[in-house]
Amino acid sequence: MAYETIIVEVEDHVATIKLNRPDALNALNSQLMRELSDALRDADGNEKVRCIILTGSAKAFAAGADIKEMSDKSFVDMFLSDYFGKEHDAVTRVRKPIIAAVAGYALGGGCELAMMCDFIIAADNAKFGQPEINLGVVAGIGGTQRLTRFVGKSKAMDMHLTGRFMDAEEAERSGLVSRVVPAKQLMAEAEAAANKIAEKSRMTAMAVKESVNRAFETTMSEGILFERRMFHAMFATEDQNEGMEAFLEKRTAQFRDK
Ligand code: CO8
Repeated sequence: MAYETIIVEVEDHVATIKLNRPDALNALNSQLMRELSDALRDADGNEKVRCIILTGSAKAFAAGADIKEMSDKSFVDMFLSDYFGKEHDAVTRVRKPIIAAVAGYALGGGCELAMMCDFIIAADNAKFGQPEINLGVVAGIGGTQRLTRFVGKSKAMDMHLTGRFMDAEEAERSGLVSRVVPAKQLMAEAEAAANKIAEKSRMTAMAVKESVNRAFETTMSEGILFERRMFHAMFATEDQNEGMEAFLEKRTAQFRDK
């Protein structure tokens, strides 16, 4: 499918989706969110793809929802269209691992989109923020919930109430991003991480994603039970057998998603 606001490339087992509205710092409009949902659904369903990278440009991952598109909408427009609701759900339903590779601005909906991915690798020029309060609105695709879980109440309140930006170093210190790398190495680092994940059993990687995400949805004891059952279930797979045999035989495992 031909997209106008994103660029999709599949190389080996990694699909890279690049947000591409350079004139608007990749602001998220309805077309981009629709195209992104489609591309993610395709990548999730593509047997060849084992990991997805979501990225933007050197200047902006995404500077938020498109203010021009939203500015003259009414409550009725937003409510009846469930603005970005379906697209939010589409991103969070992807079962394969998604890495956000963030350079430059990740603001408002851009920060929220990065947080919907499984982990964030940040360039050292990355800036995160939830500045919606400056526009007279609150975050709308998870920012108050996810940022609070990732960085704690005090910092989340600070970010949402003052609208200030957090640099990459603070984002790493706070647990929002998993690693910070020099801007020039961002894509190489994200691709190396994606290729590393692509070497694993696809089933195991998906089970890891489901299990970690349980931590945000349920109690500790229910989450641990879910994890244990998932662990037990892996013993029904050939990949468990291969992984353990390969360790004992001191060789690299050849997973076959069976
Ligand atoms: N929407 C639309 N256009 C934008 C946006 C945006 N969010 N951000 C930047 N642009 C455009 C600018 O209008 C400008 O366009 P033009 O050249 O035509 O005037 C171009 O991108 C370049 O921007 P600047 O000239 O402003 O570039 P600077 O380097 O001076 O500044 C900033 C960069 C600091 C990132 C600045 O552009 C900025 O503050 N942008 C807005 C950031 C913001 O407030 N984001 C939050 C938006 S609201 C939101 O995300 C809500 C999420 C929930 C939605 C889901 C609802 C259910």
